[in-house]
Amino acid sequence: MIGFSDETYIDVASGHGGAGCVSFRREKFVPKGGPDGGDGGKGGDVVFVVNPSLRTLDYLKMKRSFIAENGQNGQGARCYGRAGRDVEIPVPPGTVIKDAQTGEILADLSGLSRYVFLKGGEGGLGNWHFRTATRQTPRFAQPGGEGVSMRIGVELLIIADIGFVGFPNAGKSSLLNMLTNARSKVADYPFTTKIPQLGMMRYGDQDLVLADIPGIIEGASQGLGMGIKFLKHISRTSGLAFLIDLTGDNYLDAFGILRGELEAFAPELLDKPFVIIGTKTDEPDTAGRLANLKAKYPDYKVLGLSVYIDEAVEKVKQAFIELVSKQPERGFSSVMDTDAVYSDVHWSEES
Ligand SMILES: Nc1nc2c(ncn2[C@@H]2O[C@H](COP(=O)(O)OP(=O)(O)OP(=O)(O)O)[C@@H](O)[C@H]2O)c(=O)[nH]1
Ligand SMILES: [Mg+2]
Repeated sequence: MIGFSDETYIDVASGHGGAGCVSFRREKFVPKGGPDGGDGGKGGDVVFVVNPSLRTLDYLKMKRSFIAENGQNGQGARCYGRAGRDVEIPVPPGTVIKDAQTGEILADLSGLSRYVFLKGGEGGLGNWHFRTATRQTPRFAQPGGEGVSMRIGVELLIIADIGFVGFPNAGKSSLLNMLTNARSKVADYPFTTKIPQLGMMRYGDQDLVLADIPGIIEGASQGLGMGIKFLKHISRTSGLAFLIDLTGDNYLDAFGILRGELEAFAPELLDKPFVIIGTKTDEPDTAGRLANLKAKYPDYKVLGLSVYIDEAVEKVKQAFIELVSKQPERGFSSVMDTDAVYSDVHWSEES
């Protein structure tokens, strides 16, 4: 199984500034030369560089620590110390930097190509700066500013437009495969999907990234089944699709249960626009059940779907486009964005 690394810790440090120099000019026949200590160089910064061709945080896991160079000390004859080199940390798009202890988000690199996370210390001033009319021999200079070192969490959130939520076996992966170029494993037993799958849906000139995540059961928030940690992969989607198997006994309770589990993970998930999709409408007795589901939720959009019926699939596509357009601040992902995100992910369950 190909694992995926989407969370890791690294140690980062910006460089200390170099100290200013204490020095006096020494020339033949000049008994008392004036101060000429140069300034220290600035310490290197810690810089995140977003690289769209990266797929994982594996490189960070391997390297672990990223330390910028210290600035060099100033020297006599007013020579500046060389600035310390920055350390650059290459990360995939969608990376978020967190406080390792509290989990607080320190920086979100979405939409950025370069981000200076920690500044290096300033170089200290040489004694040359401190000469005055009354103090002609300053025997001191400024020390360099301290760099900062810390341990941070780095997390890769895949930004999908629509997230699929449903009990195991509801037909999530089947729908993903039908709408996108993804080949998510489909089988008639629960928990077929063990890691999130993404696919890109093209609709006219629009591209949507769809996320299929493992099935959620009642109590998943307490760790039952596959748990709910995968919900973070849909935490930034524009909308959600709740897939409900109309052949299942609990089809009328499913929506409420799923919402409860989402709420336990992050109540904001309930604010997302959503559509309810009753699946497997090609199976017997599902027409009446779909009607019951619609009757239970008259205020929500409830669609019937069989992945074998083109018209139903088309309706679902349109519903997804509608969901995304309800979130104008995100809007449609540009082709470049989705290409980057998509090419970033080739998680697969295949061994
Ligand atoms: N008759 C019928 N069967 C379907 C339909 N969609 C999916 N199925 C079947 O339902 C079973 C489960 O489908 P999946 O797509 O694997 O379901 P899932 O929600 O991804 O399941 P997990 O990954 O286990 O959470 C498979 O046997 C599919 O062939 C449909 O529209 N009609
Ligand atoms: Mg699946």
